[in-house]
Amino acid sequence: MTSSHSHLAETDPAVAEAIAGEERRQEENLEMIASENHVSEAVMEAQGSVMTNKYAEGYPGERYYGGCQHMDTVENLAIDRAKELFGADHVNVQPHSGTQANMGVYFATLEPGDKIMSLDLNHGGHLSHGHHVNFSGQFYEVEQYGVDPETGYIDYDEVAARAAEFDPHMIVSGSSAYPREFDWERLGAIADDVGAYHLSDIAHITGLVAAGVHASPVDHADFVTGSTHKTIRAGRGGMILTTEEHADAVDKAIFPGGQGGPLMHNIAGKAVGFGEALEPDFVDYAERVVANAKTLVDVFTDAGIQPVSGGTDKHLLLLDLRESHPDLTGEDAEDALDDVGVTVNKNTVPGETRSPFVTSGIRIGTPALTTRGMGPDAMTTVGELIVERLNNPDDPDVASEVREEVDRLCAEFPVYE
Ligand code: DSN
Repeated sequence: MTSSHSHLAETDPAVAEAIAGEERRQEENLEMIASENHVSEAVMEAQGSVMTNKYAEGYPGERYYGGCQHMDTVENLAIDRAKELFGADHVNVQPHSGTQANMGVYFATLEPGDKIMSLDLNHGGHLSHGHHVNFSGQFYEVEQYGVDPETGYIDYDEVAARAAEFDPHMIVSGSSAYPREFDWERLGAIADDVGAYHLSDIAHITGLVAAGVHASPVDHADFVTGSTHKTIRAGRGGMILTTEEHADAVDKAIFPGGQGGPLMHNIAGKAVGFGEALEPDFVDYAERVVANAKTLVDVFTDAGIQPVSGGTDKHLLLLDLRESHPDLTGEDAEDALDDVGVTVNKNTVPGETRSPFVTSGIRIGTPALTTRGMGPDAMTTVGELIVERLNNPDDPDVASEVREEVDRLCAEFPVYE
């Protein structure tokens, strides 16, 4: 357990017990949801601090409340560290999430009914890139590009041709489940050719970009958005990077346009997490995240399970189960792995025929296990355990053996010492 929560245990045992249960769950299971990670105790201390008590509407030096001197210090630290990490001219660290960050950019640049072009959710895109159940799909006219069904890679010639035809106001790049690097330069050039803004959403790869392990879109996009709790371990939240040209519009779109008081305790967490990412060992962490994902690709490929696009360039892989396990849905696989302490999520795959609640694939990520200190040997074992379970989803003996190994790995690589 990371802390005693002594006050909480006394005043609200029900919540204290739920938090203790979650601490145990994280320690005793292998967290392989690609968008999750474990922050440091320092980040948690900042987030669980008196910073939660303070209103600080406005921006550093221009607040609508008195007593904001320490808010200004922390927000400026978060901004300055993010500028250094990403080489951006202007940073807004107030978005409550990656989706709020995207909303801020849309509100800063588009009118209702304007046209956006983005990666299809079934091909790895995100709800906030124009899906019909999200405000972005309801306020704007949306055209989506996808991956080549044969290769699993984005076909940039096709994107260029579709953009020329659709004439969007904005091209959105970035993804939740596309395992390959984006060609930001090409996407920026396509946007320029059709006179569109380029918004690059790096939510999943914020840490990889900060570490230089994935190419940066900062020089090829008008706006870069991201969340701060995935491959970068700065606590739950969002951010926007942009140029001086768009700084004022972005800031106004976030506050007062779309949000009220900033979550200053989360901004304190962002400042601490960005500071940690500036340390030299963060590059090593990011490199190990990618190396671990490639190790998993090798294990799954050897076992005849196909990763979409044949592999990965980053922290995640998307397993297409249709050929290797035609009777096992993504939902079945998620449940079978959950039973043995391996947490993943079901995910649609390109050419999906099942519903998003069922799916034909699972998405697997390495950021959290890498934070626990796992390297190639442990990752090979984890991959083999997943294969064993997927091949025998109804065998209780296999389930017990896999669970035992999961327990051993969790004990060997604790999250919080
Ligand atoms: N829900 C996140 C993910 O899992 O990819 C993105 O917002």
